[in-house]
Amino acid sequence: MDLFSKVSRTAGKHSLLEEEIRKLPVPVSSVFLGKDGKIRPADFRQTDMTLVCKGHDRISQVFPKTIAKGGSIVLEAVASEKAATVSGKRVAVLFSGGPAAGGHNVLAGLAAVLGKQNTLMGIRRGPGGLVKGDLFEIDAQSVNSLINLGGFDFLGTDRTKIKTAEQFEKVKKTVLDNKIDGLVIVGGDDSNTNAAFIAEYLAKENIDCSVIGIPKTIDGDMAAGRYLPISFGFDTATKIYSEMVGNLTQDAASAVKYYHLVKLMGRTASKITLEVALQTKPAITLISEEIAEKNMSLGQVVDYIARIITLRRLKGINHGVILVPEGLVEFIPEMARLIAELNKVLSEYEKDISDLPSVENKREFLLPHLTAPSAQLLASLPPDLQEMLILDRDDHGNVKVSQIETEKLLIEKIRYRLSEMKRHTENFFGKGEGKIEADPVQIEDFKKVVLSTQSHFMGYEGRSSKPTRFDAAFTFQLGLAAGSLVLSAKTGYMAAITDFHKGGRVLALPLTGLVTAEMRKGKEEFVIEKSLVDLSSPSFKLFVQNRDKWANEDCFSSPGAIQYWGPTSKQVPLIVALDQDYPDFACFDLGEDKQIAPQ
Ligand code: FBP
Repeated sequence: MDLFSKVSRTAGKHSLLEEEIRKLPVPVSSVFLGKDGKIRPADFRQTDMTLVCKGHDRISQVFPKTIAKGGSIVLEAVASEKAATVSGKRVAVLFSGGPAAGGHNVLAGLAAVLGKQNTLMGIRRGPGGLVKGDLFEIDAQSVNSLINLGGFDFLGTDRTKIKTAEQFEKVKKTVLDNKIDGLVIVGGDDSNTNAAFIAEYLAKENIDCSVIGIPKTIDGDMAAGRYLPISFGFDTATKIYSEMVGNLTQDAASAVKYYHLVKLMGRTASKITLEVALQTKPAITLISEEIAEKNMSLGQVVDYIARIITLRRLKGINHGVILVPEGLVEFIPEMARLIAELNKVLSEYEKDISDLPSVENKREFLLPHLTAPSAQLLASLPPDLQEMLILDRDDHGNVKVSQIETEKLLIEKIRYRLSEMKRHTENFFGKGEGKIEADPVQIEDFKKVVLSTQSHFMGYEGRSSKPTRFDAAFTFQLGLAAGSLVLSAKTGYMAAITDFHKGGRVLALPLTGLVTAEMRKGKEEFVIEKSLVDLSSPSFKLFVQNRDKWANEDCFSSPGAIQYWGPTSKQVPLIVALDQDYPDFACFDLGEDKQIAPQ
């Protein structure tokens, strides 16, 4: 075959790498293996671990049926021959929210554990498809052709929040019409909240249908400490971003003329940013949770960055990389107050505001309803940011932070701050608190240097990549676990894996143990609590111990591309290894001897 034909044949997910990756065997935990070495559903037994949420009494009133069934006890998978005898079950699966690498391996895990004696159904385009009843039967062959490949395109996804009585009625209709015995919801905190409510609703309606959640999100905030150190997709996304940021640190030090300001995805938690910082050691990294804790204003954040840029400039370093988490604006307390006030007014006057024709009209209506500092802050923001804060909310009431150009807002403000420093050197240089010590020659040099910046947003490119070996194995086990839970008629649980360094322990977490009360669109709602960067965690402490050094001199490291073969290919994320107290750079290794290709 000539090269022309060979290149043409790589269309449709058949690149040379995709062909090789598809062949990689997926490891299987021993709890899912029968004596014959074939995949078997596991059984789940009670452990002595419990997961009790804050405000348990109130949550019990919201989820009485689910809590009565399983309580707060965490279950653990054990090998069993019993569950393998279950047949004739119909299990439907959907993807919800943003894509994350490994989704197709969840499907492959489900298909493998359900076997030919049960049926796997796919729900098209997320919870919206569940409400509409848009289902199809998945054949094992099509799932196997997607194994180890990225994206959510096989099923599609959306962000529909199932909240109205009418939507719940429709879910019930879909379940009954399609004779569904189990519903597997692959999603983040909002989607697993959906799962918790659907489980409760179906139980109340006396419908025998298991509802099981699977923890997905690149953001890493669908996590539960030692029970579930991380969600799937985080490892792949952070490895992609770390490669790109590592390259930018190298570019900065080579071309010696740019500050690359990189906004990294993670709509709330800064876990992605922290992991990438630990992997690449850039000059400046902002962690939203710390900024909130220190109650820093936008001006103080800008001062912090401008100060490091200046100190580096005094040493002759006029380049570097700055990492900014996507969710930053919502963590700057004055911005958070503004957003909370806006949410309240927007929900109180929803009808009046939606009738107003332009953003300007809406802003004029809103301003008198805000406190003076919030009104002032809103008016001081660039018009496109004002518009996003006023108009754009997703179905769950969240501000669409990925569309806020924080990186550009910061660059504009840093530039202004540095120009002020040049104009009023006496206020910024000299002796005294907060001032920078520099001699007159250095100050003159500082005045001559111009800040050149490049802004980047790394987000979407990390969500749909081919999964790392870690995520490929993680998601396959999650699929096996979810399928096993359905076959053993459990409902209201989330499949989870912990202890990656010991080959993984497969758990089922009661969804109600993760729920908490939160303010959304100005109203109290019950939702699964996001897991944010813990400022007392070893990973954050390590970052704090080192950041001054990374600011003072170029110390960057460049971890390079994702490895699919070789000793580093199965490495777990650094923040997981550090925070779970693993003794070393751990790997999620299930043992070569247990590796078998999915059936
Ligand atoms: P999920 O929590 O649904 O996995 O989504 C995460 C995320 O990638 C965020 O990091 C980002 O803010 C958001 O999705 C962007 O969503 P959209 O696809 O609506 O632009």
